[in-house]
Amino acid sequence: MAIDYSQRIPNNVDLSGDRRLQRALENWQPRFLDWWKDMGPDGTVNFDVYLRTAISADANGWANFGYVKMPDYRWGIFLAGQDPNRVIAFGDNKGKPAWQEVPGELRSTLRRLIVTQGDTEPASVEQQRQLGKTAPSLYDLRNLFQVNVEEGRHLWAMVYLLHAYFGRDGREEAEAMLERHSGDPDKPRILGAFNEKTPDWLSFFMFTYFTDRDGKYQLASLAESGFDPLSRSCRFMLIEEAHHMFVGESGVGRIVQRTCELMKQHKTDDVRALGAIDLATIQKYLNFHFSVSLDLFGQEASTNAANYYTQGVKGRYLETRLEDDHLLTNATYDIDTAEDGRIIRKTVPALAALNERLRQDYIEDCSRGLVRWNRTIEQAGIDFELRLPHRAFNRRIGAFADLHVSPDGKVLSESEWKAGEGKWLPTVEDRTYVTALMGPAIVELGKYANWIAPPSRGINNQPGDFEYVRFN
Ligand code: BYC
Ligand code: FE
Ligand code: FE
Repeated sequence: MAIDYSQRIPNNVDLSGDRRLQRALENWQPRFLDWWKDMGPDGTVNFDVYLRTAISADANGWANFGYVKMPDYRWGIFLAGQDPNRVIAFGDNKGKPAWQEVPGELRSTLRRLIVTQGDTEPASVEQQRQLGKTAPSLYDLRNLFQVNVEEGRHLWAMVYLLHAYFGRDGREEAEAMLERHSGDPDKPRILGAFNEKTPDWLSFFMFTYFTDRDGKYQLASLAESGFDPLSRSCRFMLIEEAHHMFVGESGVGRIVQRTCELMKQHKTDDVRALGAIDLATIQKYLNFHFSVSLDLFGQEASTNAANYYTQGVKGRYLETRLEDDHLLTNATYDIDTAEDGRIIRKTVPALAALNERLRQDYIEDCSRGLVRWNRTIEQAGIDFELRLPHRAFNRRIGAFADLHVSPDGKVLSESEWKAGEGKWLPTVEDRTYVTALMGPAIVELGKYANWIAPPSRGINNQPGDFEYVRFN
């Protein structure tokens, strides 16, 4: 499906056929651009960046690369193609035609989910605002900006739904998206992880590996929604999301690789003396970002999640490929939860356990990258294994929020936790070290910071010394 780029707002939703909506969004557009200039990548308005832009909403529409100044990026409204025969796949409305309008009784539920989803997108851009100044290479700088513009577009995707389907409330919510800010004490972003800082590139790569992957799982669940415009928006967003996780996985992988090279070459674990990041510190950052991202799945036992499902608003991961009744009224699911200060396994109604089930799918997906990182360590002949901490470790949301739990799943007393915390999570010293390691951005063609290996290939088959960003 072709995207109309002749419009002020590129789109494949025939926006010019709805003047009112078009005007409303054209009104929001300059406010978005103001936000981008104030809160987006700092000091970059004149950079020419070698970016990928979608020219159509199918898989082939992606291979379109060229230099763009980020404020001129053609943010727009792209939905995956419509299946006119699509039916709702689960819940009480299973088998009925997918909704093309918002059912009145689901209005506030849908609005809330769309607002929560939309809020994370500009939040991540705000979190990453200063990273350009310490980029380890032009290649990495370009990838950061690609992620940033696409997160900006994800905001557009949700703002379109709010404007098109939620009337005045929707327009107000769209404004509020630009008024809440990551880490703002008065008007913070909605979900915890999006108020944390992303002050260095190890954090950035961990964030894109773990937190963008929450995006993948949440978007996939919303892609099952009976509300068809939401489903189609999320399907298109998922194509963009794959790149973000690639940036994370390859970024962490390249840091691990460089660390291992130095360990081997100098026969030492103390790579800090050599200006790199030791494996123990990488593990601590991993522990932090994984646990903070687990919180994004909500409570282990959630009536909200049960209602979303029964109402046909939010499904399971790959719902249509699962083989069961898609009602789950009589089904059960085993979850880990906390009772009387202990971690126990418990059988609960499957409907209540949907957040936990999605978290389980997510954890399994997360572990795949670790296999690859660990292969690098093993091939270097180093006796060390990166591990995902226990799901109860360092949680703020859900059944484990009141417990202290070690990475290997042991419930701890307050003093045991205090004694171990600095071994498991980045300390102030660790953060100071990593931040200081990120020197000024490396801008020579084909050069990389000492603490990260070069990528195995360039973007769009470009050579390693390609000029991915021109500063002007
Ligand atoms: N922080 O019944 P529960 C992405 C609240 S990332 C603060 O479990 P529910 C991206 C909850 O609101 C994907 N509060 O809630 C990545 C509820 O409040 P009320 C983002 C939290 O609704 C990188 C109460 O606790 N998308 O795209 O089933 C870069 C009870 O909890 C948190 C979505 O999240 C938290 N972490 O589950 C860029 C999808 N967790 O009702 C982008 C939309 C829970 O008591 N959101 N609470 O006032 C949802 O599906 C759900 O809102 C959640 C929470 C899964 C987040
Ligand atoms: Fe996103
Ligand atoms: Fe993303």
